[in-house]
Amino acid sequence: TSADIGVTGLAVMGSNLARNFARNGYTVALHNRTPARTTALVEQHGDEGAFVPTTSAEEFVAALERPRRLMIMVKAGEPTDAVIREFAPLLEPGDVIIDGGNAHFEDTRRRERELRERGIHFVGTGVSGGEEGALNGPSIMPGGSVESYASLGPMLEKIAAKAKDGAPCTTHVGPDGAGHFVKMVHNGIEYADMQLIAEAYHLLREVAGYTPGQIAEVFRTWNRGRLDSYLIEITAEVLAHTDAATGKPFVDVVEDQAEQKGTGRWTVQIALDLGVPVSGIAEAVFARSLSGHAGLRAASRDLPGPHGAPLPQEHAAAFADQVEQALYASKIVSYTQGFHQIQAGSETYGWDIDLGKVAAIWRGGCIIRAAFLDRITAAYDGRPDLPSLLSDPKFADEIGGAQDDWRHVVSSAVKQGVPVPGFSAALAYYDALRAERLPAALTQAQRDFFGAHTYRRTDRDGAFHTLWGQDRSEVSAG
Ligand code: NBP
Repeated sequence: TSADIGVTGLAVMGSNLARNFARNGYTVALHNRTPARTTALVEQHGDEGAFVPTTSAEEFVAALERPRRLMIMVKAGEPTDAVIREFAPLLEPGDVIIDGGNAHFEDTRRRERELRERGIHFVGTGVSGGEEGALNGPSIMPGGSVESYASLGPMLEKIAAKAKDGAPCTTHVGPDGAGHFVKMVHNGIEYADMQLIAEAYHLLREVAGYTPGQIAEVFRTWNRGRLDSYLIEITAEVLAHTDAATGKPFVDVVEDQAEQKGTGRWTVQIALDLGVPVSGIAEAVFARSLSGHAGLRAASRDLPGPHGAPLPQEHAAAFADQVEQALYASKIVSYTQGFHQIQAGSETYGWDIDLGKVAAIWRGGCIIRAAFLDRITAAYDGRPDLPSLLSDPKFADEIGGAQDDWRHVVSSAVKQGVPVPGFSAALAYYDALRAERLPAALTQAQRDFFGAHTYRRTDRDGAFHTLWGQDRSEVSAG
């Protein structure tokens, strides 16, 4: 039998993707460095579809129908290069290697370039949805050549999640590293979404005085409205959960130090390189980092806080409504920033990414899936050259409608000493974009003063420098 596709790397993600392909009627060749994983998969799930287990690279490649489609699902980084080094010499021009691991898009660009020289298509693809998504339908973000998508796309469309309108949550994102870049920003937005939700929870607990159980109910209500999303849904589940061992709310027995695997950090690092202000995502990454500095936090615990009076109980429900407004407005800002980064990456690397389609393939399967994404697709469909999500009239209207409550929530948090880096960074971004004049004029003047960095004038073209150390006359600087 010749297999439609092969999967090498059969840990949880690779096994589940292989099963997903097989359940959709494809014949799947299997390979793993340690053959025991291959055997275990066939023993446990062999009846789900057509599998061709193999034990060597040669046997694996020989099992594949031509042009070959070979998917790598190993640990990202050097292991991926090792697997490419092992398999590429066995392939022929026209064959397709797919890397579904969480690769850095620069690695994907390098691998694509190297393999293209040998006539092999390399498709770096983002896969989101964790192990559950891999099995039942992830959101899939493939990069690579147009030809590779022609061969691979129909298979990916079959195994991908389907949005509510039935559309598969995958599309050809763009050439070389475009898919992994978009997956990276997806994860950055995921960090921001999680941080904003955490701040909402913190405020409801510390300012409104709600218990985790009551907050779970508030989140369930929100999940029936415009915040309808997977992350809000699971937040309610987590907050309603009681720890079996202690009888306490589960959230109270979890150590309050958030970890990360690095894709959020990459998003911010790349944003800095591209010069894109993703302050909401950055604050989310920093908030996790700060939480992990246990010693620093212990040493700071006695620093004085405010003497704000707690919210009277009769105002708690109204405050919860205001927090919903603040959360929604801040969410619009983090998506605005994330899409700005994708747009900037697309321009820098010549990817021509369709932003509306990116929003559309995030509607199902992935961690940030949300009703809200339909609105983003509609915004870009209406105007593909939209300079920013905030310039969409509907989002502008909504954020305008939310702003009074948003400001109230941020100022309440400040007065009560509850940290809301996500909410306040989002609000600062909004106010900075709105501003008629920014104090950047002063910054430029200072730069000219100490470093003769020159400035542009509002009333004339050209670059200028003031002779600060002499008579303060102005000279043209070309
Ligand atoms: P892991 O990231 O834990 O990787 C384990 C697999 O890599 C095993 O099959 C292992 O083979 C193989 N491997 C390693 Br490690 N080094 C190798 C080498 N030098 N040569 C050949 N194979 C090697 O697996 P995972 O959690 O299933 O994730 C797979 C990929 O999917 C990763 O890139 C991950 O970032 C990405 N991803 C994960 C998720 C998620 O929710 N877990 C979501 C989206 C994407 P062995 O069995 O012989 O040790």
